[in-house]
Amino acid sequence: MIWNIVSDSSCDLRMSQFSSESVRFETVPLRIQVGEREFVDNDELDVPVMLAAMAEEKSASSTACPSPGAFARAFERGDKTICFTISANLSGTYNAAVMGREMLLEEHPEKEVCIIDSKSTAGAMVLLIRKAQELMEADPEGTDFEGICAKLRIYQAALRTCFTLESFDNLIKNGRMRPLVGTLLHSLGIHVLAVASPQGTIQVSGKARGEAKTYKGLVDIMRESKDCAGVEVVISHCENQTGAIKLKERILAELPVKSVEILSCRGLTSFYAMEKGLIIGY
Ligand code: X90
Repeated sequence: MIWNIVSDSSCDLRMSQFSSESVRFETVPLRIQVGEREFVDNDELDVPVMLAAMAEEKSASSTACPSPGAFARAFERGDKTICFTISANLSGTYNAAVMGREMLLEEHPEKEVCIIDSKSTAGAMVLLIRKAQELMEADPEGTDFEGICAKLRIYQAALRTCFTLESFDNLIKNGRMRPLVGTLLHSLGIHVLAVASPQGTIQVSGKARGEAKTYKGLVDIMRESKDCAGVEVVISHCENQTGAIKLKERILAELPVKSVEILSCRGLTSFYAMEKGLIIGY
């Protein structure tokens, strides 16, 4: 019996950062088109090279979700698969995974696949992956597949995401969120704070001037959004390790969380978060 966790590459966890004796983990890459160049968001992608290409490119850049076939191939490598995707309200990835499941079951009706829309991306997906790993390792024969899927759906609904970006240009240009208006428009030193809505759309929630107030604003959003006692936090940063560490310290000082892990953004989230972006899943 092979337990299988499949995630699209927006999760920010690289395959090399996962280890388990009894559970396999695979990420299915999204693709990023920068002018004439295509970047595949796998473990080998050099994010700084991609960001440099983005900075030079004048023509429109975009991203593309994986094909159903790519998901079907990843599902085929396990007997019981749980798959996490980026919010279906932001991307066609979830639908591709659902179609991939149908393709697989036509040929392998004996296999089981559960697909969960994270209604978020990045750190929230990492937390789902880790929880799935824990539940799978405790049930090596996979006797309670349905029960584990149900627990993960409940966990998903309890997770929250907030973030701050220096630039929302790629999100807006690619139609993933509504344009910023009025006082939220570019103004030096102002950082826009945003959250994932329960439906998995992007919602602007406020603004802050300067670094310290930005971290305070994010901590305030966290405190007000749920009881943070004992929760695990994952910060993903786009080329902003220093900011991620400062934010981590602030979170640890002010909230009763259990842990804060820092990851660097992979390709997809780097494309949208752009340099200095910070995304917090908790
Ligand atoms: O091409 C595609 O299908 C992928 C489209 C992805 C679009 C948005 C990715 C945003 C990642 C900002 C963090 C947002 C967290 C909130 C989620 C609801 C970077």
